[in-house]
Amino acid sequence: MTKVEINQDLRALNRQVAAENRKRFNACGVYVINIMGSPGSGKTTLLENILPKLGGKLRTAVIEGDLATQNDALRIEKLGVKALQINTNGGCHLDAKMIAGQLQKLDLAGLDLLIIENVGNLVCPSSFDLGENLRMVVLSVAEGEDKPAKYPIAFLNANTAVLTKTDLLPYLDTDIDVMKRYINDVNPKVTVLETAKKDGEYQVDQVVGHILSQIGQYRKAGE
Ligand SMILES: Nc1nc2c(ncn2[C@@H]2O[C@H](COP(=O)(O)OP(=O)(O)O)[C@@H](O)[C@H]2O)c(=O)[nH]1
Ligand SMILES: [Mg+2]
Repeated sequence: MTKVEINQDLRALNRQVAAENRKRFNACGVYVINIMGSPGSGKTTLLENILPKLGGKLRTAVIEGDLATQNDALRIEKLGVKALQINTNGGCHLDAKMIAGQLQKLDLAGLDLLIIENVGNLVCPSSFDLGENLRMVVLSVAEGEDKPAKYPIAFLNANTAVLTKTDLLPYLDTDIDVMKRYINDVNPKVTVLETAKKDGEYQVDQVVGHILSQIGQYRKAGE
């Protein structure tokens, strides 16, 4: 069997397990977000700031994916939110089977929202459906305007793009409008949101509002 055939088999198997995950999530009415982006783009920081704002409204759990360490799960648990850590030991993305393996540790019927932070990587995670409803790509403005053009699959397969570290714009050559145009050129349908940091406080209202409205639509569609 050639390498290409093995890859195709793996993708087909992943699609099948992702469909089973999706069925289990839908049976319990759990909305699932898969967050991806480069290492250090600000994924966990975004979670740390949106979770307290969602907490009063939604029962939420988090699955963290990293090559090594429990660091991100510990950061989330500090907020009082249940967090499970998957270590891929070298693997550059999460797959549907890894998520399925965690589900018995979660009370799905008692959850409204499951957020999965994928392994930091702008390439590999985009090809693996986990059974999510919303695929969110986090891109910091410090990464350079043209990254959406250079890593198009991540943006092509995303529903939402979140631009972080906008407080650093005065120190960078990045033109955020050019960055947005690059995203739009790859995928005109993606919703582009921004976070900001002012006086040490993160402003994540755009992201919180978007998640709540998407969950509202998901629930309406399920009625
Ligand atoms: N100035 C600034 N720093 C940020 C922002 N978001 C994240 N960071 C910092 O970027 C680093 C990586 O963030 P982290 O959330 O761990 O990234 P992850 O690897 O994508 O989960 C940390 O030192 C954060 O404090 C932001 O909006 N502005
Ligand atoms: Mg992280």
